[in-house]
Amino acid sequence: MAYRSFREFLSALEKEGELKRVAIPVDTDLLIAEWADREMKSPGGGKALLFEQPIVDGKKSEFAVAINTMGSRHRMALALQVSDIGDIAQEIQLILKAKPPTDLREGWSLLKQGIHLLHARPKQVREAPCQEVVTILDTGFSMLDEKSASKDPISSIQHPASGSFTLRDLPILKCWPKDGGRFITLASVHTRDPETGARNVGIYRMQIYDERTTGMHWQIHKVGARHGKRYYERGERMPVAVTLGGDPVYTFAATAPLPDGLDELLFAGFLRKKSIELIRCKTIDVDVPADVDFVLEGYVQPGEMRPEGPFGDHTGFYTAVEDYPVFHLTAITHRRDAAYPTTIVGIPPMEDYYIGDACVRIFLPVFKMNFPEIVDMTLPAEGVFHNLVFVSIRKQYPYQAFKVMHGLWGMGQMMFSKYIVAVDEDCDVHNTSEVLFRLCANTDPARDTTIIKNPSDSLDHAPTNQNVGSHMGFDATRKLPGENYHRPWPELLKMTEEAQALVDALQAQVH
Ligand SMILES: Cc1cc2nc3c(=O)[nH]c(=O)nc-3n(C[C@H](O)[C@H](O)[C@H](O)COP(=O)(O)O)c2cc1C
Ligand SMILES: [Mn+2]
Repeated sequence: MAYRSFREFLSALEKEGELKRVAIPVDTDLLIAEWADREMKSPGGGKALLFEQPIVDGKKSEFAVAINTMGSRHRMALALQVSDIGDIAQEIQLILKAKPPTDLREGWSLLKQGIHLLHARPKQVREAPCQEVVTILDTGFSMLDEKSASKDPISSIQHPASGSFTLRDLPILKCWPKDGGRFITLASVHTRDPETGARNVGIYRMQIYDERTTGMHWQIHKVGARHGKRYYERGERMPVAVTLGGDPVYTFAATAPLPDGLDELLFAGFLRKKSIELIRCKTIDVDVPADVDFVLEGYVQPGEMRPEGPFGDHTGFYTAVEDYPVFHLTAITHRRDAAYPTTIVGIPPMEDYYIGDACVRIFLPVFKMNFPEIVDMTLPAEGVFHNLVFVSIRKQYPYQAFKVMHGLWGMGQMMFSKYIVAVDEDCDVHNTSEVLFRLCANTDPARDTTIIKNPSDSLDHAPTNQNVGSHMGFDATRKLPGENYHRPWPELLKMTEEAQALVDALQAQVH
């Protein structure tokens, strides 16, 4: 059964001994972040934390703060309601195998059809828990005269009555000392392509500028930014809905690097095995899942940019101030029993590692479909997603490791991978020390590396220029004839199974 609310998920975590309640008041200014950082860095990712009395500007917030709810393999599996993430990968593999696709594009569309067949299509409802409490701050995007609105956007906004519910009433964290302010970090941002109407949901952070204005940090390569560009070209205001909470599968789907055009809510419906109920927002023409905890309704005005940051980022460094679009709030709606979900990012390992790890495991069948030689793949925590990929392959012909690297560099957000290390199938990519052993032992740097040019992650501070850079591939597989190695490749040490079994038996007598 899919979770009917974020609270239900928190209860499930508690029942499993995976949630710690913090009943004492804790300040949202750095202190919740410091507490959560210690938890995330404890063995296996620690526990989820529910701060029941978050303090904002000296006052107790009406809403509890939930953090680190997906920050372990076990909690990630609980969030997606499977005993193991591998179960989902297997299901995807079955869909793909029903009629083997001939290429990647066909593979995705097959996956889409498969999801449709599983009745995952969202459906519309008229009443929703997420609208139990409604605060309208603006008469509404849809009621504005578009032409005059784009000429003079600000004056068309009506100011809310003083004392009404705003962003100030949410327990939004300041995460790191030199952050430019408070940031919403687990915001699912819902947008539409104005040309095709296709929906997209992505997690993009939002810096709080004032009680009704925030930054909108969709980076240049993300689908939200592409939708934005379409609206700017048309000179139209862009309706944007931001949701927090609900079934955790929504948040997970919003982080997943799905190809542009694959609807995150359809994918979420597939994951939870139940279609999602959608409700139309009160002031904008956007649908959101009915059971989320908070909905921030608003718009982005074409061309309006504002300095965003600094922010203590998932790279482990502060990202510098840069201009980003601005989100204007037109309404906030919420559940009565709402809790505020958040996370912090920083020096790894953090909660987001487990989210990314689940993505890689779920989509491994898609990678394998495109590259049948891939056996396993992982993005180690130290590489904060884009910096490091370990991939094991069943090598059959010379330079196959390089073919796989180039393929990965051409696949969606894998384009950002700064270092790719390819190893043989008998190397466990989840054991970093084993991969490093192979890397050091099996490579002649001049022969076994390649350096290419590709787009870089916007947050990577190392490249000379932002968004572009060089990436490096290491072929740490054993060399085949034709790979410019002219001696017999040596044999890796391995004990006989017989001796192993005998020593197992002997040791059992001693212990
Ligand atoms: C905790 C967290 C915070 C994130 N913050 C941002 C962000 O501020 N900007 C951004 O472009 N991507 C951010 N991401 C990554 C995107 O959510 C991710 O790339 C997603 O696949 C984008 O979806 P899209 O392809 O539909 O744009 C964040 C991911 C996580 C897990
Ligand atoms: Mn997307």
